[in-house]
Amino acid sequence: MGLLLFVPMYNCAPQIGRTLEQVTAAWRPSIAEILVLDNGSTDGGRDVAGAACARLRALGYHAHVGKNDANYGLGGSHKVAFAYALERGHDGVVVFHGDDQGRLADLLDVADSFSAECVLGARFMPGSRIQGYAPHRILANVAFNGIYSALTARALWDLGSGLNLYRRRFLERRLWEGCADDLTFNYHLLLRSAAHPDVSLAFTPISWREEDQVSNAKLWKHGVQMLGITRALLLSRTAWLTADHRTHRPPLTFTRQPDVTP
Ligand SMILES: Nc1nc2c(ncn2[C@@H]2O[C@H](COP(=O)(O)OP(=O)(O)OP(=O)(O)O)[C@@H](O)[C@H]2O)c(=O)[nH]1
Ligand SMILES: [Mg+2]
Repeated sequence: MGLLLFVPMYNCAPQIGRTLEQVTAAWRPSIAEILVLDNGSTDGGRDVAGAACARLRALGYHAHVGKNDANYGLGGSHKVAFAYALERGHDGVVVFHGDDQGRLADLLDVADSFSAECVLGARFMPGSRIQGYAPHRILANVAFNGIYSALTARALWDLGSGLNLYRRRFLERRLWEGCADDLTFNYHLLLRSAAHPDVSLAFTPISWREEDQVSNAKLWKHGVQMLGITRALLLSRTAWLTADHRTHRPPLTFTRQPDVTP
């Protein structure tokens, strides 16, 4: 038994190798499997990931690359990984974005000190380190953290970083199934979780950088979506939280890519 390390990737060929290089032999006892899940990249990133997985297998990991059978979005990719982890009997899923913005150690080295069902990396709490983010983006993130915290009456230190642990008992609640399949997936999941009286959430400070990454989260589009969610929560909270926001009907499937040798 152990965790599934799930690395979503989409057109991040320059970063995916660096992301996977962060995985050292030290975490072998706690990581049962590594799934690098490509969402239809067209930049050759899958080959880079394949070579990195060969190195990880040499370290003793069960590591492989998968490719979604359609473009399911970042949220849809989470659903593929969550369903797969449940089916494989894993203890939970660590999500670690493939574009090398975070430090895996920030979460994995402290995860055992939390008993919460979800241990969420927080980019904007005391102890966090943000590099290369424009001030207006930091401000927008902090503002929405405050708004959503007020709306849920829970301290939400990050609405969706790319470094999170979801334990099995949380995945079994299946709150993730009706969430949006796009980049707003994390907001949906966090809001559903925060509204659920039994779900325990813990936030831990992480570092997050923007160097050569191309952020897909277009600020204005994202801001408008977040305002839309705020409005929906204010006007019809229960209806929004229980609605089916999916684009893709299950089953969402992926194909395991052939292993390459180092
Ligand atoms: N945009 C997008 N990213 C995907 C998809 N599938 C997987 N990903 C990966 O998910 C991550 C998305 O990250 P970003 O584009 O940085 O968006 P974000 O993390 O919400 O925004 P930041 O605040 O810049 O970190 C990247 O690692 C992508 O490689 C997809 O369908 N669309
Ligand atoms: Mg990102």
